[in-house]
Amino acid sequence: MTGSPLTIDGDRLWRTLMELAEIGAYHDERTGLRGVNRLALTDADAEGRRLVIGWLREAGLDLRVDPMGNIIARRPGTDADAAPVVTGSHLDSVATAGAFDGCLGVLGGLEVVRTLDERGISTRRPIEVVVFTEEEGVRFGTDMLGSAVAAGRIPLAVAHDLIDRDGISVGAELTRTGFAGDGPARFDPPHAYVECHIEQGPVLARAGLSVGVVTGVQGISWQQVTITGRAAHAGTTPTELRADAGIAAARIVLRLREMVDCAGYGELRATVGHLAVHPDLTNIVPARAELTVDLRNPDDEQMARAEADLADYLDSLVGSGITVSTRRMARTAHVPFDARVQQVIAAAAGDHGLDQMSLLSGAGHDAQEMAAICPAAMIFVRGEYDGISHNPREYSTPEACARGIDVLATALVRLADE
Ligand code: HGY
Ligand code: MN
Ligand code: MN
Repeated sequence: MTGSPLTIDGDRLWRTLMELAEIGAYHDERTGLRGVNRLALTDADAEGRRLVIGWLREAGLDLRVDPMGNIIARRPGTDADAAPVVTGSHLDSVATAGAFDGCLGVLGGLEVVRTLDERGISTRRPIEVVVFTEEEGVRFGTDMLGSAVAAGRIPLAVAHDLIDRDGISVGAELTRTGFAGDGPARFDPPHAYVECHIEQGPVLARAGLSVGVVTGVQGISWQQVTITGRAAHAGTTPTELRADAGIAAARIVLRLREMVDCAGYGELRATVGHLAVHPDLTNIVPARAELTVDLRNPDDEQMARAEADLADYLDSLVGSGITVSTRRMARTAHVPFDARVQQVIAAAAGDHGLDQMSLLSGAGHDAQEMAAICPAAMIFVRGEYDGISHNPREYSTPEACARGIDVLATALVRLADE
């Protein structure tokens, strides 16, 4: 592999991570820690975007915002016509986030550009740093939204019409926050895409490693389930006269855990992250229940079977005044990453003297969308505290973050000189 290994300024990277984490910061009662809440296209997300745009512009990058609010910042190459090498991630967060999820990939890309400029290093291909919109999917209901539009899986108009729980649309929020860009919604196929992200799980830490080469992303299935029953008096209504939507919801939650524990669906993971009953009052039998089901599985066939068996179970709950409806929110199959880009990453890590391992991603990432239009792969950075994430306790050390971006810098330059 050509090009000597590049090391970035880990202190400067860390300062940008901590400064960005101040935006949308809140005191988390449960952990006593400072968490981050920058849901997509909220004022906090917009403020975080503006901070990073300022840094990208200071770094001399040519910057544009596309119709999905994706921010594309380009460092020119010596061959302006060459397809770029792209890196990046997301700045939007879940409501109980830490400082690293997505941010490490974006600010790591910025740090790579700053380092190349300091060293006077030019590359043949342009290098682009991208901020994708609504990667988390927790506000508008489907994850990797911005990158899915950029790669063509989701049409722009469909994305713009998605609404949050208050009925506010993506399109309206893009306009309100000033990120309704123009130009093409679809990316021209890059030469390659490499994203650095925290692992968000325990694997690297348990192996005693700082970085990992990501082989792909497991399948993701999100659906909303709505159960309707009948409101009734909690005191006067005998059991046989009840159509209790809350009981049906509880049965679904327990059934999902039984499906996971029975091990009949491979390495299935199931989560009911949202669960609400209506009218949500002490002395009224719930007339309606809403819940979301998040299924993950590395094996597409096992995932399909789990979905089918869950659908059969939902059907079995219908009757005696209970009805059940479902709405598909998100669905992506297992996505394998490009073997050659993985080798470039592994060689870069090796040239930095870093032991490494290959691992599948349990979380969804923008890289899985970019993999549809170009060779793509990821670098994982170990997380502490069992790699907990989507929790303010999320933490990766300054050293591990710096090592991950050292590998990113080295891999990007080598790919950009191909
Ligand atoms: O849901 C996920 O896996 C990612 O955090 N969007
Ligand atoms: Mn993420
Ligand atoms: Mn996340």
